[in-house]
Amino acid sequence: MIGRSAVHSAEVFMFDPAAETMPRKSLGALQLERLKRVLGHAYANVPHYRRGFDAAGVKPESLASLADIVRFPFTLKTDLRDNYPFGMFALPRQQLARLHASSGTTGKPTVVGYTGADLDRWADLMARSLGCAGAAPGDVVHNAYGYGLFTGGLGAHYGAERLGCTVVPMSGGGTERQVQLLNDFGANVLCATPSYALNIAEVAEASGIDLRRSPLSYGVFGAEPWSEALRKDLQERLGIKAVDIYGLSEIMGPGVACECHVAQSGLHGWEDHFLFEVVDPETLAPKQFGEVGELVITTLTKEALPMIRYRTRDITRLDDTPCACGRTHLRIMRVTGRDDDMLIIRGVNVYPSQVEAVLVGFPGLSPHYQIVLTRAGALDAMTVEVELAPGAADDDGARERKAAEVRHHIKSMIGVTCDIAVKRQGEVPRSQGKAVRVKDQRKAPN
Ligand code: DLL
Repeated sequence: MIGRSAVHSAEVFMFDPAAETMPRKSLGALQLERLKRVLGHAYANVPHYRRGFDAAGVKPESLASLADIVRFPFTLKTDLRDNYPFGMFALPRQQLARLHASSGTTGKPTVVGYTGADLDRWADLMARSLGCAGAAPGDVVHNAYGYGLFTGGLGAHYGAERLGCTVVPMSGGGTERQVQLLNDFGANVLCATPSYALNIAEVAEASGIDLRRSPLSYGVFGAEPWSEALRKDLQERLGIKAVDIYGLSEIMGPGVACECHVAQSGLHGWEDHFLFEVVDPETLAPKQFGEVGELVITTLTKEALPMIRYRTRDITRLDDTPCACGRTHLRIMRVTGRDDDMLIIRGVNVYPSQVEAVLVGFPGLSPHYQIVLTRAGALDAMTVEVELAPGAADDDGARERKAAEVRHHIKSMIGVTCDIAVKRQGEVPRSQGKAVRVKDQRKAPN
């Protein structure tokens, strides 16, 4: 039989108690030792860091405790662009085993590099993350993250292999075929962006394949913001536990943090390899545990591309209270969005994921949506394109009533006034990877 079968009890294998349940005091001591080393490595080998530390009047030796990290300068995405392509690397290019890059919306891509040892640690951390998410050795892992320069595909791939799983390297797209193979190979774990998982669920339903009756048990979804409402929807439609996974190429790729399938309540950030801070995105003042702000990450073990106080732009809060799973590593609460994704509509701050939370599960609607921004005079206006659920009435009157209902809910839940365009089934574009949630039509075409 294809399924989780005997290996499902392999909890001992996938859980590394020495690392994952280390007392917080020991974790802090390990972080301090590693932080001193990485600051020295960055200062000695990356001119950008040397200049930055000198300008701030700090040396690696200035760090006596973890709290001293606040004396060191931040690193920004623009620093990677300004040093394109290899200027931020701490080792000669010849010593690198792999490069990845993100396209970025404007200008040059952001290039990141790994030594063989970096790749090895990434596979370990991704295996740890998958285990935390519920995967077990012997499982079939269907990997629908895109392969290529994007870190999702190869990151999940090597992690699943490291855990002892059988990997199906699907990449994104060809959704009918994905559904067929998910079912035929008896996949236990689906790795995908949440928006692509939704596309898979929809195509499965349309082709009469009930994945709820298949061995599929866990979804490891990340690479974009998503809501609790979408988690619930995906869990019901696919018959799985859906967990959130976080990462970014500048820091490593997927596997920087992952939820446990036990609590499904915040993502364990792997503190033996990363130092996490939250700061006020405007004043850059440090925030306390529990306070919302911008996530800042320092790598503690990366050789090729050490990152010191990297400003992720991701908005979240940290939680160091004990978790039901027994892991001691702090939790990064669900990332609501990037501060550069925040829309300001008639003075109200809105993240696309807040709109999603209202729309998913809304009676008579499919969970697909897109936000269109236009300019009305001096003000930005937002139209939310929503889609009718299969079988919903779609005469003009019914659509108008639905639009009014949705408009009212968005106003009362988020406080923003917007227009609603009710589309027919299939008219809102489907995601193949990271979903494009916002169509910006504010700038006149040249
Ligand atoms: O998206 C790495 C990844 C691949 C993570 C597969 C998880 C799964 P980048 O393309 O560099 O790397 O994009 C990183 O995506 O700064 C966040 O803004 C966003 N992001 C990633 N994971 C989540 C998540 C990969 N779970 C950027 N929730 C990050 C919200 C996320 N946003």
